Amino acid sequence: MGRTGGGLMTRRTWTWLSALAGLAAGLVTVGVGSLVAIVTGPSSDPLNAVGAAFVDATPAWLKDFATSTFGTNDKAVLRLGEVLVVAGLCALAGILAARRWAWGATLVVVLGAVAALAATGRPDAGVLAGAPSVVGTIAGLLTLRELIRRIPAPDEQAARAASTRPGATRRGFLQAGAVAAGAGFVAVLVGRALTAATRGATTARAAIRLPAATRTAPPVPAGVDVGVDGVQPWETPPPEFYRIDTALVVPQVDPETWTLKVHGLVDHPFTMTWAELLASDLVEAWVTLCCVSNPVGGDLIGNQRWLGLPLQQVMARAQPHADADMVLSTSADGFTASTPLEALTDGRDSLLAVGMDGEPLPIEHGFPVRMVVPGLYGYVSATKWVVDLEVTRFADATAYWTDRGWSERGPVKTQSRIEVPRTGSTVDAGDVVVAGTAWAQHRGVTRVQVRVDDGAWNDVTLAADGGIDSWRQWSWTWPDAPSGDHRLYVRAFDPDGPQTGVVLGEVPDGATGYDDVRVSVR
Ligand SMILES: Nc1nc2c(c(=O)[nH]1)N[C@H]1C(S)=C(S)[C@@H](COP(=O)(O)O)O[C@H]1N2
Ligand SMILES: [Mo]
Repeated sequence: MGRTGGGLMTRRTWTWLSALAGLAAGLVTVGVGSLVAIVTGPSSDPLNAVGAAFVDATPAWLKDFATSTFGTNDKAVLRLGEVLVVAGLCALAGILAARRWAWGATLVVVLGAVAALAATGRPDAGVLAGAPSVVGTIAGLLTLRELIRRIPAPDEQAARAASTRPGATRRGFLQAGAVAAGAGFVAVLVGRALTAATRGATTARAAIRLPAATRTAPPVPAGVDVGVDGVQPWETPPPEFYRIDTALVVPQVDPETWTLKVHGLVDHPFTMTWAELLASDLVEAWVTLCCVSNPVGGDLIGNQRWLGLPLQQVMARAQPHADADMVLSTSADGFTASTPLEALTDGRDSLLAVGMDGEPLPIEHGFPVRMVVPGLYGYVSATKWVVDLEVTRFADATAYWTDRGWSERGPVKTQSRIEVPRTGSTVDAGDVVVAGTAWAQHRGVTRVQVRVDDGAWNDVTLAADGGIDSWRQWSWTWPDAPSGDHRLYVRAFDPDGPQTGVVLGEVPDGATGYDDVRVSVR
């Protein structure tokens, strides 16, 4: 009799307990990894590294499905999925380890190696990027070993396989397991909080005073807002500005060490520092930024006042060769965008932006420096946390989303949406106010029309014009709306004519079709 209480255990309970041992050891692994990542940086944290590698490896169709189904919650869903998969594998490692230590240990080492490889493969990986995964895995293995030995085994054979301690009790195991799991959990929280606090983009941002623009944006005319409740403000408040990127962990870029390398097919390659950028002639411009993944009627779009150095000047200094036709921009975290060179040199307000709404860029919107190009979707132009501009040719290089099936060129399509009344709402018969927003960046909205059911198109009233690079609000009074169920449609015009009513999805270069709302009039 080498043990006590063993006779009370069924094999089934034993299996469950070994799965718990695996979960507790997994928490220790992740917790220790997070603590080491305080030193080596957030992208080296095992969970972050695996999540980021997963984002990059996700097939385009699944990503499109995720953004269209979960919108900006796509990251939370991905996180949850990742945690569930990892937890399942940890439980499996525990079950295997109880049966034969070598099997369980092998699975743990494989998981650790995958995390270490993912971390060293990040574009911003330091030399020690693999350290959190390696140290975490060692701690996890030791924990698993100890916990498995504390589980009373159901029979002699199992006890031998797991080298069960003499005197192991279920209660003793559960206590040890709870301590390990609790310690691991606290380590995750502490590690993540300290990593965020010590990676000081927030601190650096708070200390910045942006210089005044040498050319301010023209004053916004009164009446750019139509003044109808329920229509999104013409100027999007930065906290409400949509956010789309592939970054699970927001890159923390210190402006003091930030540089922009401008190179490729140019006569004068150069590197610019933050101090040089701030000392140059910064200009201000209102630009409506829009995501190619915005569905018809969607809200992945916002309008803001940006402050930055015209990219035209950056290009004038570099002197692109005559055969260059594209600029490949790269972010600190490895995202890339391919922008037609012409859009950076034809005189439009394409900016190397440092400010949004009179403040340094919010960290999640690209602090300290991003690109903003009027008239192009974000995926081909709006690189956040930008660190590199390579002048090249479309024939010679591709970018993040173009590698995943999206079009090489991404001019924004002329679009419009109805914001009031909301679809599915009920309104009183009589005069009904209909209002919304239209956009045709860098061409300008010239006219908007609304149609009721199969009726004729009606010209609406356009709100004041804040410039061709900004969206434009509109309103229309539907006279004597008759009771019953109706559908309202909207379409915008740019100087080339009306937007198309042909219904197309977002892939590969932006959705088309008329936005519509269903209303019940009573
Ligand atoms: N570094 C980086 N920049 C990026 C992206 C990204 O994934 N990573 N996404 C682009 C896309 S698809 C869009 S629509 C815009 C969104 O900018 P916002 O998040 O500031 O609204 O950023 C662009 N710049
Ligand atoms: Mo986008």
